Amino acid sequence: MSEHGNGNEGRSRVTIREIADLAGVSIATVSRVVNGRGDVSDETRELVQRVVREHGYSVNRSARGLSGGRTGFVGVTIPKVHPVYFSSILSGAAEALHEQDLRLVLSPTDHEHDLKGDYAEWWTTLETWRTKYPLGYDEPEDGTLAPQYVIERIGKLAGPEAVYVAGVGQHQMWAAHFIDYENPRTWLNSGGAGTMGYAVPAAMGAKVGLPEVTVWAIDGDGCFQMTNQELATCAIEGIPVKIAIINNGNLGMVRQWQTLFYNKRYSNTDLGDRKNELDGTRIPDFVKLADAYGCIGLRCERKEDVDAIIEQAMAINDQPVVIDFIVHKDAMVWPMVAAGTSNSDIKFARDMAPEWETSE
Ligand SMILES: Cc1ncc(C[n+]2csc(CCOP(=O)(O)OP(=O)(O)O)c2C)c(N)n1
Ligand SMILES: [Mg+2]
Repeated sequence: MSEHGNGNEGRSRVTIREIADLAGVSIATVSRVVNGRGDVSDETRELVQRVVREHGYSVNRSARGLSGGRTGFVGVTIPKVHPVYFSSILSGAAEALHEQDLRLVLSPTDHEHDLKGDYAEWWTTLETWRTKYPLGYDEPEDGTLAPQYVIERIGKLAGPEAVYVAGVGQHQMWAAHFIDYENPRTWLNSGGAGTMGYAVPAAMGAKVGLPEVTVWAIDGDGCFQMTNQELATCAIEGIPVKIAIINNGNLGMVRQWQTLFYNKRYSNTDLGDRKNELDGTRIPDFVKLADAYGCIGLRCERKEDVDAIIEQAMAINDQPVVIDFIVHKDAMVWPMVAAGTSNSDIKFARDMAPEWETSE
């Protein structure tokens, strides 16, 4: 730490890296603590907070200007960080300062000056890729339902004000791709943590937190079977979530890998939850299951019925609804990156790699 002759005299200029070094933790941990996040042990939190308290943040010139020299106002020196993290670090810092009865003042011009890059060229590159490799999917040739279509229609009919939740697998990727999110905190999923079973309880939490908002869980037929017992809680406690099961009859994400990389040697990925050609059984039958749990159970198998059934579900606001969408069993998620390969080996369809050369 050093004293600076830039108007900050008398105060130490501490960056997040220095706080991290002093506390012997990573920058990410410091940012977690100042963000007030829960995933830090009490011991670490106290340690980081003590270092922050002891060393303080520096007064930055413009901030001091803005504060008009009033005491109790401090500026924050934050190293160049990606803009995505900036606001959360800032709000965390404000919170930490507030605890010490200090106020945060930041000059927006400093912020812009420091962090705004010239991305014009990068955007041109992105636009070229977007035009050349647009998001899309093929309609199944056998006339069965495209899972992407179902998800796209839910997104269109429920709109950007709804909250969407997903499980883990192909349906999760399609929900990320084919719903046009416009608002923050409207897309809940377990990301790379890959928590099958996440959708039902997460949707319940969202609905309890935002009772006026429509909450759709886009779930897989595999994932749904991990936590569907919570339908009982939904029915008993009156939590009217809407659950779209994207029923491809299998653990689709795993099956996709078995198709592409294991010569179609399907192992332990078939589920019996679609109509068995021999005896007509569905194990389980999700419509009956929903009914047994005191929820409304619906089924949709044809493209022409998709909108009507989504609207039917949208009109029911006093009971949980489960829709069993029977979709093509072999639809694949594209683009994808195979295990052990680099991101630049991405494929946008089977054996189809993008051309990376830029057209000069
Ligand atoms: C608890 C758990 N077990 C296993 C996995 C590995 N896994 C990732 S996706 C997936 C298949 C999910 O199947 P389904 O819910 O039907 O979704 P689909 O891919 O068919 O859309 C599995 C087994 C996981 N992520 N979590
Ligand atoms: Mg599935």
